[in-house]
Amino acid sequence: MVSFFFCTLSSFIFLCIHVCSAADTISANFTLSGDQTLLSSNGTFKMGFFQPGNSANFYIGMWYQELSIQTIVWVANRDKPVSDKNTSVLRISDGNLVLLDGNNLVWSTGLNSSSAHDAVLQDDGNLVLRDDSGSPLWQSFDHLGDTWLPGAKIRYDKRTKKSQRLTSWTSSEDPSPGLFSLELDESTAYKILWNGSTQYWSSGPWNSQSKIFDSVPEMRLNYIYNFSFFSNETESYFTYSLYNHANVSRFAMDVSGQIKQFTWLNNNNQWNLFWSQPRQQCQVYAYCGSFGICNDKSQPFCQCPRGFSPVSQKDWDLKDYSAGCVRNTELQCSRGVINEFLPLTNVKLPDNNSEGLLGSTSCRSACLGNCSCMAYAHEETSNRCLMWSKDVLNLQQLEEDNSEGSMFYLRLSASDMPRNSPSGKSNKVMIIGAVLGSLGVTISSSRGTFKMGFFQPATSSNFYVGMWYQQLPQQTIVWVANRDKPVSDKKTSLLKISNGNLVLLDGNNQTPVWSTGLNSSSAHDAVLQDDGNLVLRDESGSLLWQSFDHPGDTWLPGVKIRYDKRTKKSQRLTSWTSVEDPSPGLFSLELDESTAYKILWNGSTQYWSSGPWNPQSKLFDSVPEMRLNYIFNYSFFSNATESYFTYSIYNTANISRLVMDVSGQIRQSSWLNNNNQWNLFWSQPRQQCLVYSYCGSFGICSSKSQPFCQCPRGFRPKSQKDWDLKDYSAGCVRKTELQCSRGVVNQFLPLTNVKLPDNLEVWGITSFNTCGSACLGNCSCMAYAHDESSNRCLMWTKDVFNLQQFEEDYSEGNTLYLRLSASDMPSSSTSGKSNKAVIFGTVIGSLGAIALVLLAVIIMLRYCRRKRMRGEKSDGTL
Ligand SMILES: *[C@@H]1O[C@H](CO)[C@@H](O)[C@H](O)[C@H]1NC(C)=O
Ligand SMILES: *[C@@H]1O[C@H](CO)[C@@H](O)[C@H](O)[C@H]1NC(C)=O
Ligand SMILES: *[C@@H]1O[C@H](CO)[C@@H](O)[C@H](O)[C@H]1NC(C)=O
Ligand SMILES: *[C@@H]1O[C@H](CO)[C@@H](O)[C@H](O)[C@H]1NC(C)=O
Ligand SMILES: *[C@@H]1O[C@H](CO)[C@@H](O)[C@H](O)[C@H]1NC(C)=O
Ligand SMILES: *[C@@H]1O[C@H](CO)[C@@H](O)[C@H](O)[C@H]1NC(C)=O
Ligand SMILES: *[C@@H]1O[C@H](CO)[C@@H](O)[C@H](O)[C@H]1NC(C)=O
Ligand SMILES: *[C@@H]1O[C@H](CO)[C@@H](O)[C@H](O)[C@H]1NC(C)=O
Ligand SMILES: *[C@@H]1O[C@H](CO)[C@@H](O)[C@H](O)[C@H]1NC(C)=O
Ligand SMILES: CC(=O)N[C@H]1CO[C@H](CO)[C@@H](O)[C@@H]1O
Repeated sequence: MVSFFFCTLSSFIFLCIHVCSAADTISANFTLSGDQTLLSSNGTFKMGFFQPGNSANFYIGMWYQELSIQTIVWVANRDKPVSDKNTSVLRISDGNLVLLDGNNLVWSTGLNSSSAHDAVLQDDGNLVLRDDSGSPLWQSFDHLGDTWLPGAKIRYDKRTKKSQRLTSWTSSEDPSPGLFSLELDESTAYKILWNGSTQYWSSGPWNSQSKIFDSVPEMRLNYIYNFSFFSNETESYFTYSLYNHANVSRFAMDVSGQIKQFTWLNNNNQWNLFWSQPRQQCQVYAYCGSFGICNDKSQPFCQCPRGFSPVSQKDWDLKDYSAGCVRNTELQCSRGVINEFLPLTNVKLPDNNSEGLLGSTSCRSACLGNCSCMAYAHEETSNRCLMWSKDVLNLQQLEEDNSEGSMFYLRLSASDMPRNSPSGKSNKVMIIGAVLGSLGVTISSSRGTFKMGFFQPATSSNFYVGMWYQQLPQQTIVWVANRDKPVSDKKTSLLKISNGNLVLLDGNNQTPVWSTGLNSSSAHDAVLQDDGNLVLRDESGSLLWQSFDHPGDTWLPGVKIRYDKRTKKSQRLTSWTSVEDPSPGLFSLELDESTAYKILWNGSTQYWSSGPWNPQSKLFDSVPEMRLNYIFNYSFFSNATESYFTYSIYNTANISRLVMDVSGQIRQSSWLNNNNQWNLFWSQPRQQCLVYSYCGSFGICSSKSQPFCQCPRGFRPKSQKDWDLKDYSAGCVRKTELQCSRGVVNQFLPLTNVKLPDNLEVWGITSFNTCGSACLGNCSCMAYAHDESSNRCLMWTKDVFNLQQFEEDYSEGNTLYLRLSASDMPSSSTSGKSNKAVIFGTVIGSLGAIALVLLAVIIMLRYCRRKRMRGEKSDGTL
């Protein structure tokens, strides 16, 4: 007991030294360099050097001290990074706050004849430069970056007609001012601009009666912010505060070109996106840059059309698409050089820059005859000819069922145009003896539609035998032979006919890894057909085995998904485990007795169903959107022994597939040849968080956050590697194992506004408090919730699946109380304000002990405060 107190006491002393030593002021006596940081007096904000993402550059930035995700709210040297934080220093010099790299001035507050004495980091996130009387000379709130914190003002100066601006970062790794900015205009509206001038969103003017902006009616729902607008003869500004100071919240002009409002969910350990505008990514002006095609349904949102590539692949990988796409072959416009037009179908036309009345053939010749014409479109109703001669901005791919789209003709050098159907070698390519392997050989189907060979998924080092579309620029695997048994070296592995089967042999000792597995079979060859079916045949050419009977995650046209009425078993599509691992994952699609398709988790738990097939209307009851389908011809077959569903494509030139995706959604996409991308046509379930156990046990799913899954406070991903690959199925594990013996303190962490998890047990009808004690008294109780209307006590004793975070303006949420080891609970300084954390501290034996600990805390905190008020610093003094 004595040693327990000693430890508690000394850990508080340690805490105190830690907190007391942190300075909040840069002065003649304290500069910032290397790993030193500045901490605001109550510990909300921290300043120091940071590196964004994987960047090698250092910046002076400000972030929330307490949040587990470093969230930068302000950067001093936005466009002038330093390369070494140890040789750089932020200090007061010549009356300004300056950042020096060696002797080079990198950044300065830039005041003339200033006599600044110190700079203090305030608890609201404002860095204030003061003279020796303490009067402010300069403040970071007047020099906003991408983030608008509560208390900061965005001003419009009526004399100069200029507004302050929030400006996005260039990319997640580069805080220099990007292309998107938000400012206030004369009419009291906020507007978002591209490149400082082109407006693509406006809040509409401020309505002083209703206290909302005209085009932002959802502000009415806002119950945590107190917005206010100020205007006099010389200026107007808009500011906001939080009704509840315990909440952490910010607005940011995001690199996506959207203004986003976030609040931090303390216990759920994540930023919750509360609101964003413009709603759709493709509404952001020039988001995909010149010649880029934006598609709200594809990932990434931007693609380059055929014959074009990203200007900078590096920026593109960092999701900075602003530089757009360039031609693979420069256009030549001299005599004898052939230019052609590539038609892009169903697109929203880019901003045009010239037009005239011309027939469609003359429109084409007019563009061809004008060397600066890059593209044209012909508007049939008005017979207008639209031409583009410079950048082609805001080209947008519409979904197939959207009828607003137009045809757009892009000028291309003839050498970049798609070739007519691949020269048809009509000889069938067969696997007879050893064909695949050895030299990394691949085989192609007769008309060149599909290809088979060894491949490596994403960055995996494993090899698999797979099948993909030969002609698509992005390798899209439709079938894998050895799904769960990769080989490590394609050079020594062989796919061959052996002992009457098709087998894959690995390595020097030729171990069989995979086989078609037929008994007493006399297979003679295997042929890859143009429909993507790999067929094993005997000498007479009769079918012995086909890959269409063993689908993986992809349902190609022509494949039948069968239900065998005698065995009551269905064939299944099964998702990959992750993008790097084709082994069967947790999600599968199958047909059931009632003629409905259903999606299952872990082979048994159903979370989506198509509803039964309706033979009259030829659609599934719960999939009315099938009516819109004009490219697939679905058909259903049923007799006494089996039923199946299959489909074909009306226009065989189209490439299309259905996939049981790693996301747990069934997705139907078709390839847009000229636009060079897969277009998602349809998916179910619509919302990611409706996928059963998508975030695994204890994972929290939020449809609006990226990534969709987070672990609650006190938990971490079971496998960070899988998590990074977007395989969340293993869920989260406790940082500290729960102990349930005498004298060990367990507490409950409230998670607010969540959808309660499945697999609950009803413990009884009790009051809220009894429910909590009941859970605490049961060592296997992991969490509880109390239903006020029915007074029911709900408990979870095993896995906690399907925990879902709702958005703040959604009122159906509940509070779940998650059992945690006391050591993983938020420290009382961060959560002990007014939030109603329910803490059952009764397990500690004696009340006296609690009182003593409290006393120690009070003494230490007083000591801390006095020490801070006297301005003592135990280190960091230079
Ligand atoms: C800073 O240093 C000066 C001279 O070195 C000293 O007079 C002053 O008291 C110091 N201020 C603080 C707050 O320590
Ligand atoms: C800066 O100093 C720290 C500790 O002194 C050291 O760990 C780090 O490697 C140094 N960084 C550079 C870039 O030299
Ligand atoms: C400081 O003085 C320079 C030259 O005298 C002038 O260009 C600059 O605008 C001044 N800066 C401020 C912040 O007043
Ligand atoms: C710190 O100060 C800020 C601004 O005064 C306040 O909003 C916040 O609640 C305080 N935080 C803590 C942990 O006391
Ligand atoms: C932004 O505008 C400036 C001129 O104000 C121009 O030089 C620059 O090229 C524009 N940037 C883009 C990406 O168009
Ligand atoms: C809202 O903000 C205004 C202006 O800052 C202030 O006068 C008012 O008291 C605030 N209202 C509440 C409820 O905090
Ligand atoms: C307008 O208000 C600002 C404070 O926000 C003040 O500095 C300025 O003097 C005011 N102008 C007039 C004309 O009252
Ligand atoms: C049902 O149809 C399948 C072909 O899809 C056929 O092989 C089977 O013999 C049929 N069963 C009966 C009872 O007709
Ligand atoms: C704001 O704080 C209150 C009290 O701590 C809490 O109940 C509420 O959930 C918080 N809201 C957000 C969005 O964090
Ligand atoms: C700048 C310009 O000419 N814009 C025109 C583009 O085309 C639309 C109609 O498609 C016209 O309304 C714009 O004036």
